[in-house]
Amino acid sequence: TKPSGIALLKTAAATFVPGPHRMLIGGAWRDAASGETIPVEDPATGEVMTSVPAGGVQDVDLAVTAARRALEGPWARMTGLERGKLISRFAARLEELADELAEIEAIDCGKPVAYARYVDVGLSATTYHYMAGWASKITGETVGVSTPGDFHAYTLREPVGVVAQIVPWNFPLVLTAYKLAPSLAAGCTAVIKPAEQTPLSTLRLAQIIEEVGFPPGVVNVVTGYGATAGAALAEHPDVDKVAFTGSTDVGKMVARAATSNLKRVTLELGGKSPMVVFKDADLDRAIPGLASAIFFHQGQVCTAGSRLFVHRSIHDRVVEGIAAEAGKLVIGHGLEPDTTMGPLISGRQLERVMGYLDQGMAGGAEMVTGGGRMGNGGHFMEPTILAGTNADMAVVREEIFGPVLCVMSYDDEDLDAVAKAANDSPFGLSASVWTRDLSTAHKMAKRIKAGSVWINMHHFFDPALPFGGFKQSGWGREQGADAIRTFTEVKSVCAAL
Ligand code: TXE
Repeated sequence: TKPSGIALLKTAAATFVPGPHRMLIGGAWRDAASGETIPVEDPATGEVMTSVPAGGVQDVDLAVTAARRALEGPWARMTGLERGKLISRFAARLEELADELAEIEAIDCGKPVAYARYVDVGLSATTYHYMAGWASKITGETVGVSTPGDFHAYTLREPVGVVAQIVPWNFPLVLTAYKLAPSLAAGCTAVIKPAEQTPLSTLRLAQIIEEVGFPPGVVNVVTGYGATAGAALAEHPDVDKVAFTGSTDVGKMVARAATSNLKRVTLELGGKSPMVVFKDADLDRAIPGLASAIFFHQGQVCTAGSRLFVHRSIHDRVVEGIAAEAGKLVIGHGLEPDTTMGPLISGRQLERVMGYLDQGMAGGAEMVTGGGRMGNGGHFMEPTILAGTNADMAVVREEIFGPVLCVMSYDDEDLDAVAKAANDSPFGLSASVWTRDLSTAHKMAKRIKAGSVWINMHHFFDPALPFGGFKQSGWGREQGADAIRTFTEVKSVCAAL
């Protein structure tokens, strides 16, 4: 018999996950207008756990209308402080429900439940708390104009309006928080479309939104496929902004669709983040950090440290060290307490990653460890290290989105040359630099073209720090004060006195 993931649920998730599930639109729980549904799989077992509505054009339209009505109605009449209090209440409720939310995220996405609780629920709640504080502090400025005469000029910051939020499957709670928290703080209303693979935690969030008392229509959730519900949101003439996280290809499609009414667009797309290790790095600290940079969530992280540049003199020690760390990972169902690495999200993703491994081997890469599929029904694979890779290989140029580290070595610690190699990518999302020399670290931080540069660590996320990419990793920034700016429009007001 196939193992059942649902049997491992210990919290109220055991009753929530099997459903039935409906979408929250304008304060009402609805099936898709078409009546169609999408099966939801446990990626660790391949078991279909439940289904959710397959929302389409009509459902998107209803949700956008509800969001518009809420934007102009009760939500507009609330002060920033009142919005902030609601957002704080929501954040506190997430913390109270952390165990349940972590189980939902663990079973739907294939994550170790302890990580889901700490990272996914923890960072989400922190983000809502942080943005709740902004809600009462969004102000314009008084401006001294350059034209001679008596004028009184100032700017206002107003909510951008109805925001479509399209979220991928790797971090549903977190990547929703990155969009929803600042949009609520700024006074916008939202239509969220979670990924078709991982809709469950967003539907649970919608229940909590209703419970804590957001006015109906402020937050709407439409579950559905990208090509239907996602595309309908990106094109919709009454959506003012689309905030998208996902693949670079779909991000470009969203940007094109958004030109229909020139809606505002922020995009957080793929990455191929370099990790540069200098000779003087503290390797005892670096090695576990490098390993988790690539293997955390099976490498299905936009900031995964997937290209390792290491000085030749320490190459073997570093590679052997990371391989030893890979060997310590306990691969299994995320709801088993000892698991430290789960499955890939789908059979399709596993095939994609395996295809890259074949290409890498055919191109002359050396498999140091891993490379195999694992398990019984779930989409598991071994953590994998490819050495002897180079910048011409697809495994180095393209985002694999799996637990595959590509290793390259260098001889000369000339910072310009090392940075040039690190920057040799169409992406520029994040990077890490590992050295004991502060001057080297900060010089590299300056030379690397990436939205986030980490020094002696990787994968550091904080709601106060802007997050997003250079080059084809996206447009705009989420988090921090920048997020508030991207969810507001500036209005200049000037009076002749
Ligand atoms: O992503 P998609 P997929 C990368 C990663 C991965 C690859 C493919 O390399 O292997 O993308 O994953 C919605 N209009 N990332 O195919 O399709 C879709 O329903 C509007 C990196 O799953 O980009 C989902 O909600 N929306 C990334 C969201 O877009 C559309 C995280 C993302 O799915 C749409 C995920 C359309 N035409 C994948 N088509 C990251 N930056 O972290 C799809 N969608």
